[in-house]
Amino acid sequence: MENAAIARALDDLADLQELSGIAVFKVRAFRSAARAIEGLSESMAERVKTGKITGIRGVGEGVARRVTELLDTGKIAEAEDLRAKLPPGILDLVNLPGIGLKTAQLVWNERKISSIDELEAAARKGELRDLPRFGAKREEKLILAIEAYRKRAAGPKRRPMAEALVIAEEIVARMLAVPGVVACEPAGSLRRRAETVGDLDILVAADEGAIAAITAAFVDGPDVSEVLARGDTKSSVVLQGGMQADLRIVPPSSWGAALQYFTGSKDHNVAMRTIAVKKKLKVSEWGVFDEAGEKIAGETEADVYAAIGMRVMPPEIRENRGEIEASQKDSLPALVEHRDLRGDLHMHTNETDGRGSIETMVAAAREAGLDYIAITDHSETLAFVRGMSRERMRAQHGKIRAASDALGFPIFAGVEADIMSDGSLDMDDELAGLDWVVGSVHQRLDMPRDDMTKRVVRAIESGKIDCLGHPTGRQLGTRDPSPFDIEKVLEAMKRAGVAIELNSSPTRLDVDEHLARMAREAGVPVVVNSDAHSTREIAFTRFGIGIARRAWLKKNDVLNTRSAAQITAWREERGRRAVAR
Ligand code: DGT
Ligand code: CA
Ligand code: CA
Ligand code: ZN
Repeated sequence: MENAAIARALDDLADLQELSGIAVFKVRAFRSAARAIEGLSESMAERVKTGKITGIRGVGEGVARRVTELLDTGKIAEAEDLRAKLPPGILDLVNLPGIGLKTAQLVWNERKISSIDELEAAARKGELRDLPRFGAKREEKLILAIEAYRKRAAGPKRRPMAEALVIAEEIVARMLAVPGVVACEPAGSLRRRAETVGDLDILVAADEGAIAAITAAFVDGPDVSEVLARGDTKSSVVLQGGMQADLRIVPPSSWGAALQYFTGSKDHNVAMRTIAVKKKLKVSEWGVFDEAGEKIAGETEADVYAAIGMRVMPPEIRENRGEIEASQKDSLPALVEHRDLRGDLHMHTNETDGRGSIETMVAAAREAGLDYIAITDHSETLAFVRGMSRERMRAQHGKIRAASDALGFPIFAGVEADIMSDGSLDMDDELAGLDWVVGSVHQRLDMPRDDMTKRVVRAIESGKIDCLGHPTGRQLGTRDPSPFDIEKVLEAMKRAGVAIELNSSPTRLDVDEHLARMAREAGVPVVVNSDAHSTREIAFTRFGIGIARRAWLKKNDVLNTRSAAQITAWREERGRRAVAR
């Protein structure tokens, strides 16, 4: 079981306890344990197996007992007991984005509402507005939240790419350990690093003799909850958590053709095959065949493309958005790579809502091969994440400078300044002397489009921010992007010399590939940041790089591929331009 699943079970337990009226201080222990387990760099299940369950801050004896139980039996008896005593739909209410525990409790206590259907009906009849701290506006927002939830629930369930990638890599590692496996890769939308993934398409190259063992290793995997099909060339399973995974086994002589075919996208494949047909060739998952039915390519992807007069291109751009033409003309872009990143300009420490210290974040950044970082903890307004007062920020920046000297590692002393409703910046009188300022919207994300455009443009034009953080505020699958006029915003950025963030946090991926592409076209530098809240999360940038590549970004388009000195020079250039204006 993964750390995230354990954390979710503990959160559910805490919700159930709180709904049942169990003392809040008791409940809090489970929530902080959930956060601690989520942030672990190693597998909790592994730790429990080897008896190393204590010694994690926030994981006491009571938590340890439940986690062990969960891993042994797949559930927590106390949670099941509490759940049985509560109305069945109540946890759905708690987990509905825009509701939360307090509101769920309120509507249950006051109106005996225990399902999303009942809640929607009551809101539509105007029966909630008289509840304490409610009102007609809140009621209307609730209806919008429920509508958005239903829209999402109606579509097929797609997973964030990061989640799918972690699961797929476990399967791939398991497959590669089976004797006779020559190659194994996740294909499909995951290989293309699409922001969400419908199902996993795992591809294995092996000779016939190994098929039985490979199939067995796949369908008997520890995370498999149901076997849908089991055959010699194709098997399908449903994994714990509900995602489907398909396995295809192909002979090594067809590896390239199969990888090409199952990587897609469908549109790309269709366009590619049209070209093949014009050359009187046939492309299938087995290879490229000439008119006589003779196989002329198939072992590698490069062979397959070359056989029809094309150059192989990175999977991330195979969407039939110009890559076919670029490949034929041999003008494919040299896309930015993860190893091109030299710095990370957005991360948090335990001064606010992060879990690492300045020193541990530096150590992790070094480990990840970075040359510099910016530490950008939250500003004062964000009290719910312990945003820093002016005094705390000054003290922290003193510590950052001392640590930077002591460790011989450049750290930009920065802040993630909250962009207020009117577009002014939190603590704006403190920002001038800092090394790096991320400006981000965290509150009132649902403003009308024109107001939001004005708000963001004002922040950009203040001359006080270097980068606009998680620009649209979207959360994959749960929160839609804030509407604003992207063209106006990019124009303002270009004028003011402000960069735009591609936030790599798995549930954000904000900006998305379309906005990133627009930024590139507008000549606005993109910064691929982790927004890490723990040492482990510095690795998030690999997801952001996937999106950057889908947006056709080259190394030059990404600001933090430059050195620390070049970043400083870039800021100074902006300062000079502002003075000249
Ligand atoms: P997903 O799973 O919805 O995130 O998206 P994909 O792209 O992984 O799609 P999936 O799993 O249905 O199929 C995997 C790949 O197989 C797809 O990217 C291209 C190839 N493929 C599937 N169906 C067709 C088809 O009807 N025609 C062609 N040319 N290729 C197909
Ligand atoms: Ca797929
Ligand atoms: Ca599939
Ligand atoms: Zn933020």
